[in-house]
Amino acid sequence: PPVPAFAAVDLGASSGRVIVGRVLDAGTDGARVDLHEVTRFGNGPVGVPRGGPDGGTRLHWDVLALWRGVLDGLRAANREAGALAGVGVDSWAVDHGLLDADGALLGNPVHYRDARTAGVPERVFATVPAAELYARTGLQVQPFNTVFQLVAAQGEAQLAAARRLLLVPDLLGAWLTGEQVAEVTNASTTGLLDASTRTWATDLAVRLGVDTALLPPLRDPGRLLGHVRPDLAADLGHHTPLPVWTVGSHDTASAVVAVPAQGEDFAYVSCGTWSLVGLELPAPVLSEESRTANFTNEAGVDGTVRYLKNVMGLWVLSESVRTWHEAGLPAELPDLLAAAARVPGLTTVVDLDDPAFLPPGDMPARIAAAADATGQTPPQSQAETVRCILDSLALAYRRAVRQASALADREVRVVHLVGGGVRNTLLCRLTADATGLPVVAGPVEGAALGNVLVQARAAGVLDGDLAALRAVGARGLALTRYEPDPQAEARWRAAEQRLAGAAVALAR
Ligand code: ADP
Ligand code: LRH
Repeated sequence: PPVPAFAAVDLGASSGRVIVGRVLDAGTDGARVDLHEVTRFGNGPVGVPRGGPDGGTRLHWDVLALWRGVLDGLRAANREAGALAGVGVDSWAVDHGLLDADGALLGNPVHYRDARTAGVPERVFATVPAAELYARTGLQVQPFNTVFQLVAAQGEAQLAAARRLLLVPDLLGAWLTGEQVAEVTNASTTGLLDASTRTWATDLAVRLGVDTALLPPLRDPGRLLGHVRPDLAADLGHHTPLPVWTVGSHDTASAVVAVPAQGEDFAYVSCGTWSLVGLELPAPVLSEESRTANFTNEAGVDGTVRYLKNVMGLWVLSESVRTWHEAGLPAELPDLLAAAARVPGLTTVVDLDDPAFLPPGDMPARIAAAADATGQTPPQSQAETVRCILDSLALAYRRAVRQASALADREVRVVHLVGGGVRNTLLCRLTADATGLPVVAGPVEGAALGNVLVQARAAGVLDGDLAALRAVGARGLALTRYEPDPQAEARWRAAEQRLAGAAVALAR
């Protein structure tokens, strides 16, 4: 029989890709997944002028370019696979398209790094207190949570004309199949999903003036969404019904499925544009301590909870590289990382969770300003700047892993690092030293692997619980293990205290 092959459409904030996952030796103890990247296309914010001469600029996603990339990728994937057994779509969270009464998309989705939500969380908390919101939704406060974006858009013509909201993967799924749903893992990032019941918190929506008719019916991951419309399927070269399966459509949910862990005593760092650092839990942690630490309880596959913190991530590095390129400086990532490994570590550390690092812009200048403000010497070279970013990231991981472990009362013995950051061996090593735990690095394409595993189970090619899926996923991987240097702990503790002390001084 032919080897079942599934196409994972995985749209990250930096690039989109279509990856074919073939399930080899399915039904045996040796079942494993072979991933092959078919296409990759760039993704990122596009500034578009608004209104008159002083209308400002709004950051959007180029969703039609993504759609074209998806279709080209699926066509190539279908050719490569012989015939695909299914398609699943995941992407970054919170962002969405609005559809009019005819089901047509109203404009390009707004990018979560756009400034329109500045000050909106505070306005929302005046209507629904932050503590009440957290108790219901379990969601971290990020200015870009969908609910804040919707409140920011109140009064705008586009929202008034909108009859339906579809999160980005659901929008692409609807274009493929005609079915409009909200897949649950991504719905949990809207700020409008009840973390305990996993149903829409329509009462909260009403109090905040959000039209509940915008919210589509919810659908769990691992179900049939529908079949690709016959005209599209034919265009893709597929001439029998082609199922689209719901997966963990939040990329981080799919990445967590692919964490090659055994047992429960692991933390993960899903390390791409963002670093998502946390634990997998059976139930949400909705305590006041958890809220003030801004940990989030996002919905995972199979009813699990992704209890995690958003760390600003490799975005700060990629924006630095972009800034240097624009200034005409040589800035090739492998060269920069090699140079960063040669300069002394922990010289300067900054708090990358500062909202100053959220919008696109000159990151080296922002890092220098943050160093100055905390009484440290700003990095003097590109290599020192890169080292400062990586040290600061690893320090944030240390803090997040320890906080998560304490807040959830869960012992952690190993840190799994997945995503593009796996390729950054310096960051992997620093993470082991900073956390004082072994780091197991891989897979690079975690979200795509999790996407394929969930599709394969939905299609009946694989079976079992998350642990069983993880075992299948792990079998096909080459993982690298980094042991912590026991001598390093004192240096990381000192850096942590230095930064905490500087923060206190700054607050005064
Ligand atoms: P996303 O899914 O958010 O688009 P990825 O998981 O693809 O992000 O990770 C992208 C990041 O991975 C880049 O910003 C870069 O820092 C890192 N990366 C990619 N390739 C390499 C490489 N060869 N060496 C070091 N880091 C890399
Ligand atoms: C990572 C991610 C993250 C969200 C952010 C908007 O790609 O989905 O989990 O917080 O993008």
